Amino acid sequence: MRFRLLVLLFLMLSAAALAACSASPAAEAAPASANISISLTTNPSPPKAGNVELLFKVLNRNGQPLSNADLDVIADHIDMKGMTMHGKAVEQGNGVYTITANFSMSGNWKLSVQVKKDDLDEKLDIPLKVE
Ligand SMILES: [Cu+2]
Repeated sequence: MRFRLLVLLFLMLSAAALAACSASPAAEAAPASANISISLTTNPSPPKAGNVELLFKVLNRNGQPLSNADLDVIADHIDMKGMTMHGKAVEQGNGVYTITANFSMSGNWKLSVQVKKDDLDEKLDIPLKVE
């Protein structure tokens, strides 16, 4: 009986994992505020420890690509204290900004993205799980 329960649990877990993998491979997360939204994609996807290219697609409140913004990115390994990285993402056009980060450890990271342009000053947090 206990074995059957374990098997059932395993089946449920693997089903959940499959569902997680098949759900939209592109966007890792898409937080939004009243003024902007950011969708993150990574290369590789899913992100693995080592160099990961982060691609932030930034849209304004009308859903249009936000150009000429300043994107400041802080990556914080939230499983630990005091392990952070910091840098500026470079504009690629069409609202896309990229930066390559070296994730020296797998685990739970938090990306804090500060977007500045003219009067706009927004900070959004994006969770990132590195395998
Ligand atoms: Cu760490």
